[in-house]
Amino acid sequence: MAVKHPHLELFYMPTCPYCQKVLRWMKDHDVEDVELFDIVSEPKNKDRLITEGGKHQVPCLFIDGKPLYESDDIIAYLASVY
Ligand SMILES: N[C@@H](CCC(=O)N[C@@H](CS)C(=O)NCC(=O)O)C(=O)O
Repeated sequence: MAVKHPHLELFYMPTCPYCQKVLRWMKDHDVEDVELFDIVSEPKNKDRLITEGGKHQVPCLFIDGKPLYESDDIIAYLASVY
């Protein structure tokens, strides 16, 4: 039976150094199947982050809709699955 991978969505701000750290890690590890949501260019992304994540902080990785904040925790999670 095929393994179902979690749906991953990263909410970020282009100028945020913590976001850049996560994005750099993803680039270095050829992680391409994470959907990216810029909360600056798209206000509806920011609304969704606050509504579903619970706070206005980036980076935030939604794992099958469940929010994970903190860049180090996000990288540790990604490192465990990639
Ligand atoms: N410890 C956090 C720090 C994240 C952080 O401070 N992000 C800033 C942007 S660089 C933020 O979202 N601040 C809240 C705000 O802008 O309202 C991490 O490593 O992810």
